[in-house]
Amino acid sequence: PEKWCRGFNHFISQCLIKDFEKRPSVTHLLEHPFIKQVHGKDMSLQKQLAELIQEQQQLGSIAKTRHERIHTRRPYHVDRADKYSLDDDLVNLEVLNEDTIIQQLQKRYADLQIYTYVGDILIALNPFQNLSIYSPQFSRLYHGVKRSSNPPHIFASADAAYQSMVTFSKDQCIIISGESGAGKTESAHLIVQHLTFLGKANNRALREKILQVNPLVEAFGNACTAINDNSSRFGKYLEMMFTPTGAVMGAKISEYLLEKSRVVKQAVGEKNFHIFYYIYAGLYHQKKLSEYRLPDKKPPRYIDNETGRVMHDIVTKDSYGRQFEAIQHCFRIIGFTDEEVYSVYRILTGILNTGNIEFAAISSQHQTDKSEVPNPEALDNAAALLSIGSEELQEALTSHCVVTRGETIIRTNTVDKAADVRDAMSKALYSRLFSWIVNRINTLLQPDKNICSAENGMNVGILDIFGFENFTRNSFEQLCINIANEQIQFYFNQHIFALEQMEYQSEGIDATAVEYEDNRPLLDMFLQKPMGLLSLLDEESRFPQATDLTLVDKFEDNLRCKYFWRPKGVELSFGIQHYAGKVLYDASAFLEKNRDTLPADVVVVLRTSENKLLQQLFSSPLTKTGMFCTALLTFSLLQLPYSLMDLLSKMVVGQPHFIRCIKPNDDREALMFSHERVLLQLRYTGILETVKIRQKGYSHRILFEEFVKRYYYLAFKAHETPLGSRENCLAILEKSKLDNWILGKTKVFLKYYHIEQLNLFLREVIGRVVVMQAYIKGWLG
Ligand code: AOV
Ligand code: MG
Repeated sequence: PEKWCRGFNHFISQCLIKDFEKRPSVTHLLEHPFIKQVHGKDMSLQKQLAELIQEQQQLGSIAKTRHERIHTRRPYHVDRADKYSLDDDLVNLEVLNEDTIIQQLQKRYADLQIYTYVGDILIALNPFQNLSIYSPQFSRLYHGVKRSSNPPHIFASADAAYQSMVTFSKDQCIIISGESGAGKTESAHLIVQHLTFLGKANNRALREKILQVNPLVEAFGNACTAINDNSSRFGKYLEMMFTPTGAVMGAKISEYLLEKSRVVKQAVGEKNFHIFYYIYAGLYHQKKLSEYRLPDKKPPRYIDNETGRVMHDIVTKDSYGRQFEAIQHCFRIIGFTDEEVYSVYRILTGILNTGNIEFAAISSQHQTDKSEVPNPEALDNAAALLSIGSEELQEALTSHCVVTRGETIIRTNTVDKAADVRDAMSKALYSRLFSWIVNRINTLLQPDKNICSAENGMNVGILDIFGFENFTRNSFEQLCINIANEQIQFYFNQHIFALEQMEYQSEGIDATAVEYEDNRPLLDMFLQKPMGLLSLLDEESRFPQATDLTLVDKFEDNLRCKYFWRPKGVELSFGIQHYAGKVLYDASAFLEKNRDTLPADVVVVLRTSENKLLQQLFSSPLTKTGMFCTALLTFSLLQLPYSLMDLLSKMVVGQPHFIRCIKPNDDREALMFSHERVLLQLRYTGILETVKIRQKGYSHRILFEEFVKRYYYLAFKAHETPLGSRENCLAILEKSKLDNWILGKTKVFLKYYHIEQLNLFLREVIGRVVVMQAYIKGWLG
């Protein structure tokens, strides 16, 4: 009945719109027998309709001006309104090679057509300028219509995921990939925007909340890098949950691998996480710095790696200050209490103060490795904000307990060691605070059980991770990031090439194989146990005497393959031939970063905090105990070989949707199309091969049973329950008048465009059935 209701509503609105198109008069619509008989004098419905009509009129004019613009700029362009443009999909290219693909993309980019399809996959070129194609009017334009009715758009891809979810009651997943700065995060925002539009619930507050999630999480998890001013420093999987009728009912985020080392140190030209600048500037402008014990002349060391620049920005521009207000707004809208937000600010400013604690060596006759804090006011400030004892903090930073043969001995820390402990504490504070915020958001946005239980709901997940990076100096973080991207590429290959070709074979279908670059050998080199790069790194981290040099030696001795090399003359360096290009890594501090130890002494002190939130952050059992469980092992992303893929395949029950972001140039310039850079990205993402397989292949393979279950309406009566047999599939396919499909041994093989055709057909038929039912029940008189 739910499906029918859905179909019914949809059908009626389509009828009304069609009717309206024929006779565009409001009174005519209000005189419609359906409106009059069913809703009588219900003014609210009439009002809604009047609004709908107004929207339609606006839409018409938008579509028209857009069409005119395209038309005048490209006189050869066919009439968009009633004809499908072959340019929109690379699959339609008659001559298929790198040159024709790139020419097509370049031509489209010059026309500000940043989106192009490859079958069901969307290519998005970063426009590096604001385009006026994301307003609610555009959301309406792309709502539930045939894909070919409009130019390619990210909303069309979001719409396809939503429609599949609603039609088949199946979870969906949108996987966005591309190198750093290619536009993944922006795309993810646009998808959330469109899905929130589609999943219109009466609950306006919930919609508002969901729209604040990305800005809030990104204030804490994004930062300015040499490549991107708003670079994601963590991986994010945002699930939007919907009721069976498609109304949005909640959201959930999972975070992976926050680059916490950024809290304490940033490369030249880079910055700390945004939130630190926002809060410092916000407090500066509100004249509240002293309340949080922060100096007003010079920003704290953690955010001042280019002396003077930050202070100048804060004093001369107020953009950070405004961002701080925006973040306060996000916290409020999502539902954080004032007390919670206050605790978060105390922890953030506590971290900034911690960074200012310095250490100096005390030399005495007996002890040369002892350190003290020469600026005790910084220590007091940090301790005050973290609500812990200042002396206890000093002790935890400058000494540590060792248990030998049942006896506890206190050892002092050298200056370097003390500074490491201080930074380890700041990193732990920040990363746990980040996880807490994410968890809290999840609690605040979980579906209301009175509306729908989580089990009955469905979701669309959006994966947006940090893109492939290649800086002048690449460290441990870049390695983690690039391995994650390697995994996404593998997942894409699996879905687009490997699984498809395996199925042709097992189903006895003769389809020409498409060659593609398989990055599995490279992933094996990273993830295999016990001889993969990550295992070797973990093993070496367990030896107290090991150094970064012994680590690189170990890599060289064991990783004998073409993807790894060691440049001559640079001891601590090693190179990897990634799918997206060669990267030279600097192994300094690899071991320390991988060990990522937080001394128990620090945890003990932090647990005594009077700040309830802080206490809570450290009350859970430590995930990293001792040295044997190292950083990489604690990240769910890399926990098990290929775990990202496992994770994805668990999340994605239905068909995944891919969006490939491409960066047209490295200068972040609008309308600049670097042939060389785009070609490189097309090559390593395998676009040419993707076009080929979408031309030749069958991207949808559906079991006979499932196919009959989904589409039996098209050939059978509503009350019939036909068997999931080959014959019944054939009957449905013949009735639907599609061509180019194939029947295998157990599955129906369909082209990407068949699905849309079948779904539209299905909606029409369901609509008809529902109206029949309505007549029978007497609703329509
Ligand atoms: P990323 O997510 O792929 O990089 P972003 O989504 O942050 O890249 O995009 C980088 C910048 O490009 C944005 O800050 C915008 O200025 C611009 N941009 C991208 N897409 C659009 C769009 N559709 N319209 C207008 N401007 C856009 V990273 O997170 O670094 O891998 O880790
Ligand atoms: Mg990003």
